[in-house]
Amino acid sequence: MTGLRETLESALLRARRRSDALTGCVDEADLVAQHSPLMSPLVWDLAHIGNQEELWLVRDVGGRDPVRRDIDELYDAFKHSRSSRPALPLLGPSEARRYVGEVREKTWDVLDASKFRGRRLESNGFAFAMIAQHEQQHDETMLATHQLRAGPPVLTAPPVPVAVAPVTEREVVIPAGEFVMGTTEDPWALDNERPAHRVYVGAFAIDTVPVSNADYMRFIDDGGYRRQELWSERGWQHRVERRLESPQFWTTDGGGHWWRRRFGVLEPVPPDEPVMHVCWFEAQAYARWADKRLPTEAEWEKAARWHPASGRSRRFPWGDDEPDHTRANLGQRHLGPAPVGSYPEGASPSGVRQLIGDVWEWTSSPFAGYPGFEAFPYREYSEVFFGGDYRVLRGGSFGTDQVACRGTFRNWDHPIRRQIFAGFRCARDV
Ligand code: AVJ
Ligand code: FE
Repeated sequence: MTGLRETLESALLRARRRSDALTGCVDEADLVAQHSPLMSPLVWDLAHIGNQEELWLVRDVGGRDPVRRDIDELYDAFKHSRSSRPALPLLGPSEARRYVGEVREKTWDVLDASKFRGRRLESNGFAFAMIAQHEQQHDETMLATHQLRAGPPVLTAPPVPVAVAPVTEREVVIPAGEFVMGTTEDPWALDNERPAHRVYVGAFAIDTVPVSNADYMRFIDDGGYRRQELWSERGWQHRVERRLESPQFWTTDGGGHWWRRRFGVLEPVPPDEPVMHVCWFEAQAYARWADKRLPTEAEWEKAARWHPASGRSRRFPWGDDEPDHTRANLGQRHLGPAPVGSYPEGASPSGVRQLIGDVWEWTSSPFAGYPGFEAFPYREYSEVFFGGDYRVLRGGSFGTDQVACRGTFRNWDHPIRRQIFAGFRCARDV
């Protein structure tokens, strides 16, 4: 058994190795550049990671003196929009690296003091868990910045091992009934995943695998982007305004073949990969074209966690054990999602695959607090987003680390966003 201290330490170290890798593979000009108005310069994310660690962990929980109180305002995500961040007097690349290193030294110091602020690690452990998750979330954001940057490839990873097991059922039925949604016990769960509560879900069918590029090409070929009746009013307006005709990063060679650029590599769109870089409106139009709909968040979670034999909600589709390379494509081990039908060992008891990893999955649900929600540690993590124009995404992507991914984990974004590593699967009433 690894102790709590070792678990937290290795989660923090892994996150930092990833942040270093994502900011160490491009030159200084690239780090301070804005690759898209949707994203921060990479050097902002890096110093923001250190600043949150300093605010939440070193100062609040650890009770230590500030490393740099003067820069708090620059790295407050609510004070400056992403597009305005390059114009700020940010720390330069080497200053930012030195800063995050100094903060981390203090973090180790706080972790070493087995008692701080009069409390033991068991009760303060969440601060470390949350900081590791926060850094990994920004690492995934930085990975999306890499996808948006022009120029030759700088990231490498082994290709996804192709071990697809034939998918015999295209969808499975989850019977009507209550299940436990969310969690009260999971020590890693963030405030918006809490508390556990019983939810009645009517019977529904859900796709056993995510919608593939081949599926999506059939929607395109069938006039999906031209048929207004398939789109919501807002979705159609957005499609027209932004001239959407295919997923982001796709181009056509005029000969009817689709190509896509991924992390600097131009290649034919692989038909068997889950479709990615589609917004919620596109997912919704596809689902309507297929005579289906997007799953609600509760349906998605029931498909992923509910165990028919015991009625218990588990941490992952396969049970409570941690993810590994046989069960899910997580942690930027590869630079893309695995073909649909992969990871049969990660399937749920009813046979739903790839719920965890590969691509984030859009659900139909707006982001809101569960009954009994309590903001922790700050309203700014989740609560200020409740009731805004956000839809919930579930399951994590190939770029999500396992500390920030579980059956209860909730992500959210605006329904027009496409730069995130998001796809979807469909559901329908039965
Ligand atoms: C949960 C991914 C929507 O990146 O905006 C990072 C996570 N919160 N810093 C985001 C987050 C504060 C958040 N998402
Ligand atoms: Fe943040």
